[in-house]
Amino acid sequence: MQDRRHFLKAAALSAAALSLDGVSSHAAPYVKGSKAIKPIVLSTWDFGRAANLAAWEVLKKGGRALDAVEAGVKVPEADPNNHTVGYSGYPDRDGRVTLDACIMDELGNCGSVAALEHITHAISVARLVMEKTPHIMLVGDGALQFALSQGFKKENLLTPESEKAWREWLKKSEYKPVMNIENSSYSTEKETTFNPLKLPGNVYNHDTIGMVAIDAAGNLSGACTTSGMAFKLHGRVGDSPIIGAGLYVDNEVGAATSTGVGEEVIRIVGSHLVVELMRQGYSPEKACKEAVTRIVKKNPERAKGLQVGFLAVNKKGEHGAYCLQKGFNYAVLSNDSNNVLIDGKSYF
Ligand code: SD4
Repeated sequence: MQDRRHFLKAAALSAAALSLDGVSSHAAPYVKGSKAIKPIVLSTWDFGRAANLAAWEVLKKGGRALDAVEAGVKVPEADPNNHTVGYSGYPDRDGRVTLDACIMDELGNCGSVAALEHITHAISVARLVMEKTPHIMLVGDGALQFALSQGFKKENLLTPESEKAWREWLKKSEYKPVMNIENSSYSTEKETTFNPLKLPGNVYNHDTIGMVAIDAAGNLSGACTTSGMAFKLHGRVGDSPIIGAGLYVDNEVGAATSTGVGEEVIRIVGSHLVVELMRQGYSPEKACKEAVTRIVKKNPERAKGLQVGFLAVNKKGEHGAYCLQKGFNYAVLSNDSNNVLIDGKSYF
């Protein structure tokens, strides 16, 4: 009996080792139509493709989805040509770059920072809030002091380019978010050539990055990070660092994230709503559509003039998106989908 148990345990271990090995050597763990798609990583907007590649480095080795999403969103956070996330993000109306970010793992652990200044990798601070404190969310100076205590160095995030855009904005000082480029609303839409990995196609300077992933073990995690709406009031916090609004993960069901005008997402607790709808059997796209429809129902006139997009993946690796206005897209990378960019269907 003892021997048989020992044999079964050894057989299980070697099977696990084989499948992990398969992942690291790029063998497709996904068999169409029968098993879940895993690993897989999805992120908002076209700049998500570069982020997905960094996440894939973790996933393809059998790494944890949590590590993958953190590594992935750090790419746009650090990019000086990206004015909507992290370093060189557009500032608030007082010229201060304030970052919002959150992260959530398969166990329901989560961490968040809001209105964080002077630290590029807000997502890593959020992760440390999750791992090193009894809390979930730190804001403003408290978040900064915590980051410094963890070894982060204080930086100036306002680059000359972002400062120039802000000074230009100051001439009129009108807070008018522009659809699909809410985080960089002063400048012209096609301004950016953020494409460090020379990916094919045009890459524009878009807004928040929300990323969700399933690792080879079938576990889900998500991350969301942003400099928020350009030229917002100082102290304004959007949906992105709010668990349930900008991001939600439930390892039994799926994960969702959002982009666009955060006030609308908070009003309906959007990402949590999308996950709960998937729990009831909605497909990812249908769940996103229902969330968008709720925003419209609350105030159809207001909804006409703004953008919100949701992106969701379920436990099987099926994914979908939906947005208010045309223009939202997301990038998908798995053994089956080569970092393709998919347009979200829109309500209007
Ligand atoms: C916010 N949801 O701060 C973010 C901004 C965004 O597309 O995603 N813009 O409200």
